Amino acid sequence: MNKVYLALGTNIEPRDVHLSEALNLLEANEAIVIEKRSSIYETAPVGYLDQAEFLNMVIKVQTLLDPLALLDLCQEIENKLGRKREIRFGPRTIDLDILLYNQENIKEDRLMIPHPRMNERAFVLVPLAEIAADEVMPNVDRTVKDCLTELPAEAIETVIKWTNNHTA
Ligand code: GSY
Repeated sequence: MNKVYLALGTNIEPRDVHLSEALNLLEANEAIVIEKRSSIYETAPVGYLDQAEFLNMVIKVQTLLDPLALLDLCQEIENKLGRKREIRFGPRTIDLDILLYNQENIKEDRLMIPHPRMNERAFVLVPLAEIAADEVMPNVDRTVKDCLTELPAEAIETVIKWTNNHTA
C-alpha cells in the first residue's frame, strides 16, 4: 500500500457539492481508501487573483495505484465533474492534486511530487497540518508544521475553516 496526500480545491458553485462528488468518486475506486479528511477551508485565491474564493481540503489516502495511474484517476474525476481548463490558474469546478506519495521525489513530464510550491501555500499547509503536521516533505526535507510556521501571518489568515450555513 502507498500512503498519499491529495489536495482538493474548487471555486465554482456549488463548491461543497463538487468536493463531495470528488470524494465519492475517489472512494468508489476499489484501489483507494480514504483514511483521513481535513476540515474544509475557505481560502483567498493565490496566483490568478481575479476569481472567486476557493474551498480547499486535504485527504490522506491508501492506494495500490502507482503515481501515474493515480494522476490518471484524478484527471478522470476532474473531467467527469466538468472541469474545463479555460484560463490557466483560473476558476475550476474541481482540482485534485497529488501532494505527497510516500516519501518519494518524482519528476515526470506529467507529474511532480511533492507538488511544486506546496510548502509555500497556506491553502495547502493549513489543511495538511490538521491531519499530518509531522509529515516530511522530501523535496525540502522539512515537516508540514515547520513550513507552516514560516508562512506570513497574513497568508495564514486568508485560510478560514468553512461551515455550511445554507439551509435546505
Ligand atoms: O493549485 C490549485 C488551484 N488553485 C488554488 C486553490 O486551490 N486555492 C487557492 N486559494 N488558490 C488557488 N490558486 C490556484 S491556481
